Amino acid sequence: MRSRRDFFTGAAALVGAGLVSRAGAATLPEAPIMSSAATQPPPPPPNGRPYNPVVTLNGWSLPWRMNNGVKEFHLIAEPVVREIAPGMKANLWGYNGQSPGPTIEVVEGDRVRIFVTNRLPEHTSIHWHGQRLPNGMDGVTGLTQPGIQPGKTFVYEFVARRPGTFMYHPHADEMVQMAMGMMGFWVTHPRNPAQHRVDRDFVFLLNAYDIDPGSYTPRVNEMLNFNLWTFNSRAFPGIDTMNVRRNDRVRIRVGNLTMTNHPIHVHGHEFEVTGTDGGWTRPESRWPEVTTDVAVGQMRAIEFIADEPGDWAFHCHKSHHTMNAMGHDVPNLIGVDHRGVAEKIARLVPDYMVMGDKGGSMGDMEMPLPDNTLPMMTGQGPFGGVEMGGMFTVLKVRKDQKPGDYSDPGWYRHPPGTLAYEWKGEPPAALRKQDAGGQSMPAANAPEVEVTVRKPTGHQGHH
Ligand SMILES: [Cu+2]
Repeated sequence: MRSRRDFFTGAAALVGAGLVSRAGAATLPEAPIMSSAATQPPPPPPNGRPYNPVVTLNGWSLPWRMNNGVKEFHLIAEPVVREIAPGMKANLWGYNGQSPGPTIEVVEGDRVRIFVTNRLPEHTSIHWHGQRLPNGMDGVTGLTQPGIQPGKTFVYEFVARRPGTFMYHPHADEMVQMAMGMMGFWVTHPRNPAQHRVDRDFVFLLNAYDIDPGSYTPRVNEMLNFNLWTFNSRAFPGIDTMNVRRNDRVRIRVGNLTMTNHPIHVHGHEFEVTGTDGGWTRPESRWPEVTTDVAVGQMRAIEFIADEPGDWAFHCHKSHHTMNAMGHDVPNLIGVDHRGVAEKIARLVPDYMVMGDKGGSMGDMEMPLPDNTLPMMTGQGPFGGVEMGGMFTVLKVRKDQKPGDYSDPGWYRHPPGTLAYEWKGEPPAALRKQDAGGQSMPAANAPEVEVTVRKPTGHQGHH
């Protein structure tokens, strides 16, 4: 993290209480910026009411200054460059150097004053999604305020009345500004830090972009055909893992500002939805799940005891949301026998590729990609290609992950006898018909039921 002043003189500075309290009362609070895309472990609150900070996946929380008992934040709406994953950067719009913007953390009952400076080429506003506040602070351009013109600063002030999980985003030229990445997380902690206490509290926003392979800027005014599905504007394998200690009580809060719903799925554990847009769910209203749908405009908090050690997949369950760009225009040739055909076409069309086991695995395929394009499905695990992209990461549960330690413990080492293995007995009896399937046209005397199933991913080169 760097302060804006330090940033312009090129000297890096660590954030501290001094950074945000140095400015005088009559001045704007400093607007710290973040230049790293890595998850920033949370510092304890330097002043104000105590709380247990959240961890923003591949993000950070915005420092404040106290001014006569008011928590003052400074957000700067501006163009940013976000690394979506190593090998790909995007020209987005965000806040304080990042998209999504920094998480704002306050405590129930805090009076909050937020200065919003617009460095975009068009007017903007900020809506504080889910909050109880005076109508004139709700940030809807034209309805509750004029737009914040380029170069201008507006001030929002209200009391964070209701504890829970919230978001912020523009209510001005939304199709463009949200498609460009303008959004952020907001957590209002309960007044009593012992209430709803957990050991790890992760937060992130779901976001979607439409960035043509080989380009850097999202196509805006897109309604359906997004091709990059991300957690906090990061795509797997660029999304940090969630590293926890065995038997930790873990909370994951997810906000959805995309244009579709996302069924969020956790492996190896059951969880309960403990928080919604409306606040904390009553204990008697909770039930166990392994997938929860997060609809458009919603926030969900899920909680579980991480009592199963291992590397557990955590992802959106819409398959194409765990793939990166180019996933929509590939012809579906599954079931077609491409032997020889792909080779011949490739002589004419060098980029030609086919999905399915005759054409090669999407994850392992070596195909030329335009600059600044992520492979559709990628990421290396300890056993080979994970063949995932987009909204996917790993929940790492370890018995020796120290409290407050968010560093990556590496891959899980499976105790003897706990790893799936290859059966080495006699091969199975012949299929009902030796050459069943594999033809684009039914062969003469074809079996009534095709017994060979072809899947979009093959199995070459890994286990
Ligand atoms: Cu999804």
